[in-house]
Amino acid sequence: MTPSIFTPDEISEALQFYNTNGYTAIKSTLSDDYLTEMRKIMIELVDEEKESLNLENYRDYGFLLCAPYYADKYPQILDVITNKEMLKFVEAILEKWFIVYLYSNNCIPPSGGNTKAYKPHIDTPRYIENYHQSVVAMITMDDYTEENGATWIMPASQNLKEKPTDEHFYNSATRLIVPKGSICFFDPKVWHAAGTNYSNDWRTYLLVVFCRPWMKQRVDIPRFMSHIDKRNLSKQQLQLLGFTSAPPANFKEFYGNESERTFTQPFV
Ligand SMILES: O=C(O)CCC(=O)C(=O)O
Repeated sequence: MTPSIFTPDEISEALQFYNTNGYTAIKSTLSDDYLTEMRKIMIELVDEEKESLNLENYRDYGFLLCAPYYADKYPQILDVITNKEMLKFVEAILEKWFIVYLYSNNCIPPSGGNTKAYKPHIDTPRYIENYHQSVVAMITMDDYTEENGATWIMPASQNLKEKPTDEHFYNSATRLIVPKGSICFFDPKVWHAAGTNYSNDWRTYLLVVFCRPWMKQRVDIPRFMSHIDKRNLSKQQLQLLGFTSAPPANFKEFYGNESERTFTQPFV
């Protein structure tokens, strides 16, 4: 079933759908050229990361641990995080000052390929009633089809605390059959799974997860970016990447003047 894809002007309808079903999709304003370029970069980095880790039993093929780590080589990687329409939707859920919890991707290799995300799962098993602590944004860099592994998602399963059986999951789940350039948002507590990619090309997306600024990021993005010259980054990019909400590690970082402090954004 093709989910409704809302336009960026239909944010309130998209939000209503999200609040009921735990997911929604909007058409992004990112250009086709940008997405095509990012797709090429991500596929290249997936292999580069695998080779540099050189781990036995590597289960994360297709996934980058921290995409901003590569912003020295490919600064355009950071352009997406300030996409206005995406941030508008996220702000409606997480309120002001949210940050990036994880910026990664999930690329499924061709010809029957899979990733560790192919089993039904949720991303964050933390339940606080009537409170959203994070939002997942999946930005598709390909048209998603049943053949290339479109994500399975079980509508309105965000409050289900028991793992559904595979039979229950696959009988009630829908496929995210969406075009390239869609931003699929989902509640990290909704049950979902990657499909298997039977096509002869990669199936790719950018994964940007946002969280409240008081939360620990999935990986410490500012430290991951310590080798990168940050002078060309905007204030907004630095804030989103967590540079203004890092726990102080010495007295100056807490009591010092504004430029020395590491937690400078307002508490919310
Ligand atoms: O790749 C997909 O379709 C789903 C990815 C996923 O399950 C995840 O990122 O948690």
